[in-house]
Amino acid sequence: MMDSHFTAVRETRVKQPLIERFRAYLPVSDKTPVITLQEGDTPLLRASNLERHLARVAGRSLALEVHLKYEGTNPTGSFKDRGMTMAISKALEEGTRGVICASTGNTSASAAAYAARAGVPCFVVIPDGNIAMGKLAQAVMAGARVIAVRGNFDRALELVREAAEKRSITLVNSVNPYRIDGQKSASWEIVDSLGDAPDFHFIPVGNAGNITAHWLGYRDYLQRGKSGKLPRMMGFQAAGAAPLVDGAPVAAPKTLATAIKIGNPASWDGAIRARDESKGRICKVTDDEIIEAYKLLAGLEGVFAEPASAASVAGLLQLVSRGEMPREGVVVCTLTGHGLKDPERAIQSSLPPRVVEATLEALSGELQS
Ligand code: AN7
Repeated sequence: MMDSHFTAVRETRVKQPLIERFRAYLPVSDKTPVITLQEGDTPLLRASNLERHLARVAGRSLALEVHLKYEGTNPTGSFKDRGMTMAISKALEEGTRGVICASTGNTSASAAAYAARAGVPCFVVIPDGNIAMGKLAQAVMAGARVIAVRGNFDRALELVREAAEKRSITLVNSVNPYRIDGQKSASWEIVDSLGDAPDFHFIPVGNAGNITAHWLGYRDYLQRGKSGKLPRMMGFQAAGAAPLVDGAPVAAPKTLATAIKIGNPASWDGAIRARDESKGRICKVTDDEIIEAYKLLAGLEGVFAEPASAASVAGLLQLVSRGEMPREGVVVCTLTGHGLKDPERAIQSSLPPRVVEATLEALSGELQS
């Protein structure tokens, strides 16, 4: 009796690895060693306070239903874990000698963690001085060999593509197709939760792997009859790093959202296809708009996401304020990474704590709300 009781409890508590949950839709077999940190299955949160704020911005009543897909709860704090469980598992299956990536931070944190778990060496190449502290901390703690180059992300990606080939090590940037396969799972989870695809999917765009993967995922599900429609894909780049909007690579990208400070996205064609096939848009948001959305998310919904993540919500605010969104519909905004990745930006964007004498009198003086 006791035994069966505890077995039952244990079974209901175990969260399945992403690869097991979506095995039928992924290129894995019995021979694939599953390297997992229990990624995916992230919250899809109805954002009622944000909905009310959007109505105020629009200056009219709105019936938009807004949901936040909060990817910051993944094991290393970003959506990258969805693709990395696949990339590292397949690399191990193929007998890899080691893995390498270029990164604005989150890919390196994820690659380092999954490589550690797989017991394979990991090399990460980052743009010197341009990645958030939390992400660097994760990569070094997981024992990755971190190399900072005097150049931007785009140059780092060129270098690792060549180095991977020369040294026969596995490239785990999103040019690795298994990364895209794993990242499709976010759109599958959204359809599974809502019962159908949303009308609009807002998503930050950097190297453009994620918008590409989401679109392919939505199409997979439609084809399998798991959904009855497709969303419009709404991608948002930082204004100083918006090659897809400008129609040409940006040689010196600039934005405080370092995660998406990318001038020549590897999945350029995938992003354009997602936009055009879905009748969607790819637009720019300024750094000010990004910071406004970043603070609104934490202040209105209690959801702390890193600045680049807030580009999706900044985009929604922008289109609503310009009267470019319909009055009703289901909207999903992806929040790609956790706010704790970049604590410095959070502190810089807020008022410092008040320092007072350690007395009840001094404290009471501060408790007027
Ligand atoms: C929080 O880690 O490119 O358009 O090297 O970390 O799929 O590139 C990160 C990208 C959005 C953009 N939000 O996604 C890297 C890296 C966050 C990110 C993106 C990234 P893609």
